[in-house]
Amino acid sequence: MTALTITTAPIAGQKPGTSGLRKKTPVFMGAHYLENFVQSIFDAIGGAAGKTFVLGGDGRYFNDRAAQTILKMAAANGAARVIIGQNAVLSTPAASHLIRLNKTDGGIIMSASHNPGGPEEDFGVKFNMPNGGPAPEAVTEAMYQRTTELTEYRISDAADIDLGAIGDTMLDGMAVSVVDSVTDYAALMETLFDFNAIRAMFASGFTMRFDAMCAVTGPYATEILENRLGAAKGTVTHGTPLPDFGGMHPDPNPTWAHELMDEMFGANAPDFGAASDGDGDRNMVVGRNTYVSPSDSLAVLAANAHLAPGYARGLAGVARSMPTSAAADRVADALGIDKFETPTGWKFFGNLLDAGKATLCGEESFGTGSDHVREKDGLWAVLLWLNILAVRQQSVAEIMAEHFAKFGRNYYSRHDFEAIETDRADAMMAELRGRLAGLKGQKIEGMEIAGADDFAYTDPIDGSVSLKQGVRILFIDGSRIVLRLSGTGTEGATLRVYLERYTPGPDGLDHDPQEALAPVIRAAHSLAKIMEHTGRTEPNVIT
Ligand code: VG1
Ligand code: CO
Repeated sequence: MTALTITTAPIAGQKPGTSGLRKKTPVFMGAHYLENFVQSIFDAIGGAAGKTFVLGGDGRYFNDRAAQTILKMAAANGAARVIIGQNAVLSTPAASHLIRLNKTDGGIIMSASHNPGGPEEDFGVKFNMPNGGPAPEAVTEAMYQRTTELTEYRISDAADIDLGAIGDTMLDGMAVSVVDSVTDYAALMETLFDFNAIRAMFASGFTMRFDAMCAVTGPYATEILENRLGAAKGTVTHGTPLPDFGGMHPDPNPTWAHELMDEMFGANAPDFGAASDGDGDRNMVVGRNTYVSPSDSLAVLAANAHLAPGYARGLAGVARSMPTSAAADRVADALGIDKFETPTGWKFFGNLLDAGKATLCGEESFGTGSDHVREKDGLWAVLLWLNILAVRQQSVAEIMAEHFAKFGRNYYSRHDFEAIETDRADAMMAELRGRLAGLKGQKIEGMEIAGADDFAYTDPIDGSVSLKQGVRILFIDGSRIVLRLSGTGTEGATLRVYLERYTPGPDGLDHDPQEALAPVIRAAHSLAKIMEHTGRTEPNVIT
């Protein structure tokens, strides 16, 4: 066995986005594509020699072969050890946990998350730091720079190893530990939540549906919900991970998790429903006849987290991404704890979590998590909800109604306009940015604009600055429009329009969000000239 040095040349476009490098699978499978990026990761972090990494992915098409390549490259770059999930599968939060638990030098996660998988769909790779969290912008930028100058990479010519067999083996001088994908993660969950209380709730007839969407959380949810917590067999549906996610779009929102939505809003609906995404870091939570928006879910979790043993001491602070609604801020104010507003993407929460300033974090894109790992964590959010339901002994609908009565309601929706021509999307954003300074004081749809800007973030811990993180148009009545372009897509541009309007109550708390937001939606279309620039009058996906 030898470590080979392969001559290569830079490949354009290997720039990580909101969460790693995502491309069409055939692109990733192209000559040197994966290898160039992985070598650039190793080079950007000061080499792999003597280091220990975690490796895993969401099981999508090419996951298995990519894992063999990455292992051989780690070995040839002198890594001491790689801890890898069985069959190269780990949910993103489980990978984050293993990185921390084993005090490793970081990890490589193979996932394109909620993007569809398969030979013609999407693949992705990202690097997580020794704290278990996604590499910050400075590090992903260094990786990208390295891809633009790379001339060679190193890879062992050793044979593939059996990733189905749990245990330790050697690969060209590097130790490889194949571990069960679920065990350590499930043990962590047992330390955070009152499993006895949740088990008693299931034993007394509480019913649930968990839609794993043929993605990575199937084995995790089956082990934790059915085997350990006693939920009825069949609680977990689509529980077998498939390389193409069964043709499903593994994004847990009302559009793509429509089977779950139909059941939860149908006759004989279970008490509680949930779904998760391709790599297990997102969650959607649904009660019987009750949809819980991710922004509201974060707020409810913040208000009730102390009911779970792992958070009984209370929260240090709550952090949300800028486009996420201010519902969690109201809870933070009521609790007298710190609140933070970060750019989109989990990498921006890492410093706040490491510094102990935030305990819970969340994004409007169905992501919630805490300081137990450094990624958002779908199953964790579901378990925290179950713990709260077990203690409060109320329905999801009752909990939501009480929450809105106490804090008021931040009506919220996100409208996505997918696969727009990149040039047109860029032109629209550029024109809007150019008009921001003049918007203050203008009236539209009966609402006066209080101010408009392009969100910039200064990290309170390391002082790093991130510019152009989304255009905000703020109204005097507290309503808000945010527009930004997606950083996770692989085709054209996706425009995300985030819409918010606050109602203090006691009246007007149970409207349909699209109706409550109608004037804000019209204002967004007219201010950004969406139709003129993109030709679109309606979004593809509404969440
Ligand atoms: C989207 C979401 C963002 C999330 C990111 C990664 O990014 O909006 O909140 O952190 O996906 O989530 P963008 O740039 O497309 O808006 V995942 O579960 O795809 O890793
Ligand atoms: Co994800």
